[in-house]
Amino acid sequence: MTAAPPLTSAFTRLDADEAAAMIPNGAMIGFSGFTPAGAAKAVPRALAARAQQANENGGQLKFKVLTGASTGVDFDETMAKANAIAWRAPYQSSKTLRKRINNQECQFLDAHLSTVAQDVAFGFIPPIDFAVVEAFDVTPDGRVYLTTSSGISPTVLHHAKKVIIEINRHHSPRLSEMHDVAMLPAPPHRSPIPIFEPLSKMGTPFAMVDPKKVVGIVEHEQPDGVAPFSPPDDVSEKIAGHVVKFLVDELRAGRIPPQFLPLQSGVGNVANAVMCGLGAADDVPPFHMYTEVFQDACVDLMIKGMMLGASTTALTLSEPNLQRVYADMDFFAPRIVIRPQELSNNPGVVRRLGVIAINTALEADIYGHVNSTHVCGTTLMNGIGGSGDFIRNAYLSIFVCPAIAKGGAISAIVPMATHVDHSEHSVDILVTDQGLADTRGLGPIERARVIIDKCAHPDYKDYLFDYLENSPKGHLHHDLLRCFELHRNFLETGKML
Ligand code: 0RQ
Repeated sequence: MTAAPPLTSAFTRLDADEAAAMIPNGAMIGFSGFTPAGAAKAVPRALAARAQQANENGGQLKFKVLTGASTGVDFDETMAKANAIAWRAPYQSSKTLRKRINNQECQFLDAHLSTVAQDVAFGFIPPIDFAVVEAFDVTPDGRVYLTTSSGISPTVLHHAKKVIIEINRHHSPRLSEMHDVAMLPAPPHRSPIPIFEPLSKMGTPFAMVDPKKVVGIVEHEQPDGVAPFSPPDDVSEKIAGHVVKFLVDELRAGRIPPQFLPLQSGVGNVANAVMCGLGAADDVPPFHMYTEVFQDACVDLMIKGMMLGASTTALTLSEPNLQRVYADMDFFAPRIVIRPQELSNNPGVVRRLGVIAINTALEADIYGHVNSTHVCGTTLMNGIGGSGDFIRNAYLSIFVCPAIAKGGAISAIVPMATHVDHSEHSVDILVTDQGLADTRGLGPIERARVIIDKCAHPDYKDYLFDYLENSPKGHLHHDLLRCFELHRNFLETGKML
């Protein structure tokens, strides 16, 4: 714990219930939070309690909810249990909310994270009535010192009609040394973004709010509650092993320059395993990240000197790792830049820096189209998150997933993806625990052969090769009567084969 910053008394202090009571039924609320990092905590919980009470009294209280990405259990899960969310964007990972979305009790906008700021500015999504943003301080002239994420906070502070600040004293005031807040002007007035290497800074260490809009502050001391990093399982380790070997081979072949290229990696255990694997590989030089989440594995890599620096929009760290960072800010502060997601995920910067992007698929088809979001084309899992921002513009675009799911009842490699988030044109490398398919430079039939051969589980290879060789032939081979046979089998019998 760090000493509490001297908090201005310029704003009205509220408790969470008083703050929540100010927000009317149906309001559009822009919350801070990108993953659990920096998410508003007290007000969403109080809103959920209000909604729960309304439900019990036969009424209904629902809100439209915008955040940077997913949030913590205390937020989406609690609000969804109280059925308090009528509309949600741009990403979520809550079990209960997922159910409500799939039951059409909540409308969900699954959007590229880099474009949310522009969508708000131009009114593509409903105007923001309230912003609820976590900070460690706010000054009378409206400087808002954000905590562990930047995400969409600068944007919602700017556009909301009214603002509530959650002052969270759990965090180090030295986080301001990491933040680099800038908002892009509207087109056609955009100049080149001056980020020429991952740690370039272009903005201010704080976000701004018009102090007249701040209706109150709510003080607390609650940690982000990021789940601790579990050691990689066997499947994740195999996937990571293939990725690391591939990157080392690319380096040796001169297709990755000697100083390496900045990495982006999605959230979760496979991503953590890849980072650990890279850290353990002798042949990989110290590298940078240009990514959206800085997660547990990155802390050790930085301490060991394997990771030189990271640009991110969120410090998604479990409490022990966050405290390691806070305990040595002299070391970490110059090595980490926290940017708004419009910049951390900016497609132009990703292309300029030559980012190597690693994201996760639910399924991929034999030609390389990737479905990251919808089971059997209908049931939402989480959303695309930042994957599209990075992979379409990456120097190397890598998708990873286990070859089978649900104990083998499902093959991740299928004849035709039931929903396409990322097309074959944007996917270079596909990796499962079975192997790695490098599809660069290959036409569709060659791609299909290498994907089946390297990535499919042995139980599904014969079926997939048979489909490829015996389907009607054009530039691609497809049998429209058969292309979803595996999915139909699964829906009818619980097993694809
Ligand atoms: O089911 O939860 O019942 O066990 O999907 O799968 O293998 O545990 O992997 O937790 O990393 O999730 C793509 C959803 C993977 C996630 C996805 C079932 C499987 C399991 C979870 P259970 P795993 P993960 C970062 C950037 C978005 C894209 C991205 C995700 C559950 O990584 O949302 O990378 N990615 N964005 O059994 C039916 C299949 C299945 C399947 C797996 N083919 N059909 N179910 N499962 N494959 C995000 C941000 O931007 C913040």
